[in-house]
Amino acid sequence: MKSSPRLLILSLVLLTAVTVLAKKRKKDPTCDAKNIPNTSRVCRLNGVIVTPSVRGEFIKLTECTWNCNLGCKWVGGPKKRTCKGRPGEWKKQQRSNGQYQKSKGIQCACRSCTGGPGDWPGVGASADCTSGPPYGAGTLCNYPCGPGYTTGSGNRQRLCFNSIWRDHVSDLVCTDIDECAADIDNCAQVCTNTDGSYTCGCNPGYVLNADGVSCDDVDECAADTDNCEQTCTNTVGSFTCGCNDGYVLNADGFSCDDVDECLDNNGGCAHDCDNTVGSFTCSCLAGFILADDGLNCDPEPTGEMPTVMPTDSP
Ligand SMILES: [Ca+2]
Ligand SMILES: [Ca+2]
Ligand SMILES: [Ca+2]
Repeated sequence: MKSSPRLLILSLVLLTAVTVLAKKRKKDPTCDAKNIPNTSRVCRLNGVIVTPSVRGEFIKLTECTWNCNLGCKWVGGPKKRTCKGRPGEWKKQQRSNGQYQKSKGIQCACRSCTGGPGDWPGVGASADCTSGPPYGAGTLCNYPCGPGYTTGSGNRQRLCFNSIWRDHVSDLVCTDIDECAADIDNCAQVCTNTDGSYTCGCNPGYVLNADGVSCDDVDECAADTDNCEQTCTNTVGSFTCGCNDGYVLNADGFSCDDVDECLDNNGGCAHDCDNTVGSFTCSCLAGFILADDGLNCDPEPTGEMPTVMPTDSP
């Protein structure tokens, strides 16, 4: 009769264990953490965000919301559930009519993109992607702001969303580069900054060449855009005016005045000097005639025949 005490002891141990487990369950009812693929989860208890216990459980009345991961599409199932309190059991989302929604949980579609993200108009190809190729759902590819701009903040991206590339722009700030101030322009003379680029120009007296950057001198004389009264000489970047003989350039640099040659040494005339516009003439007193040089005066001939000098004859 030794088996009866053993059975009694075994029964007592089992009863104690069941009681302890039952008390524990009643004291600390939990739900499993319910990890659903391709989702993220936020759980709150009485409004405070909570995480699963070290045993991977939530306590009763914890309310969780599941969302599909970036790039995955929600295709069904409840996003929000409440821990009912029995292990492994979550109360399904209650509808407004009091009925509980029947579902296993949120379902997300996460198909990969077969092709690349493509070019962005005005910018070109993607700078880099978070992964790939191949490009899984949720892959993000970055595009810069484009030539002439720096990326201040935010993103210009394409997202692989369940096999389809979607534009994904968030608070993108592109700042114009001042190429003139940064001295990275290639203008020969004048640089003007513009939004997204810059333009070249030339100083007065030059004209921009077809290359859009270099400058050539304008020949104002040939183009007849000078305002010289008499003569014009082209110079690089400008031109100079001059005057014909007998004239002098005025202080304005353009107009010419007659030179009164008679004021300077009587114009070189032996007797009288008469100023004319652009020249002068000499004349002689009575009894004299103007010499061939136009300056000196010779006595008028007396009318006598010139003396013929005898020649030696043999
Ligand atoms: Ca610019
Ligand atoms: Ca010139
Ligand atoms: Ca004169």
